[in-house]
Amino acid sequence: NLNRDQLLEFVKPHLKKSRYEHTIRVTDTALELARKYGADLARTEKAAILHDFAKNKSKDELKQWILKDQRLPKDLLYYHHELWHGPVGALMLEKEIQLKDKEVQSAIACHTSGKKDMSTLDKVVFLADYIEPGRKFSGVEEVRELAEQDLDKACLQALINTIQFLMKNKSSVYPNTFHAYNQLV
Ligand code: DGI
Ligand code: FE
Ligand code: FE
Ligand code: FE
Repeated sequence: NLNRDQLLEFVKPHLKKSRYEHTIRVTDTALELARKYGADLARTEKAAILHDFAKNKSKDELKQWILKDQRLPKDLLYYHHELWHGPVGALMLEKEIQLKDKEVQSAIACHTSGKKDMSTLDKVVFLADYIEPGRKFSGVEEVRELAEQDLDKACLQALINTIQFLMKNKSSVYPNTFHAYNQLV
């Protein structure tokens, strides 16, 4: 069981410098949200540090994992490859660092898309990834303000912004993103 510094040391060589710095900001933001909304702090820290573990893996390596591991939904292949690093990373970490904690794996897996029935931990990591201080998305300030009051309202607004952004660009939207939205709206 690795501590914070050991986890950071582990992910560092897998990430580009800017991505590593994003990871540290997500971790600090997630811990603040976890204290406020009552998520397990150790799990929050672990999930946040590891959330983008697979972000810089090749599209082909991620695709092979989706094809080979029965637990991964095949429909991922029909949607944008940006969605793959969460679900695949959560499983890659089983081999890499013997990660077995299902709650941590869930938060890593759904951090990009969201899903139905998100736990408080899932929401904390999802939201921290969206509002960390380095993010400049239009509308992020409104979500940061909501995050001070209400975890669900903040997640809902982040989902609305993302869905609107994807639609404006005529991008596909992964069904789990709508499932998360429908449940919170
Ligand atoms: O990995 P990060 O850059 O920290 O952030 P992320 O894991 O949230 O990935 C973000 C990108 O994924 C974001 O710019 C939008 C894109 N994306 C593509 N298709 C979808 C999607 N996001 C959601 N929520 N749903 C989609 O269907
Ligand atoms: Fe990500
Ligand atoms: Fe995100
Ligand atoms: Fe991220």
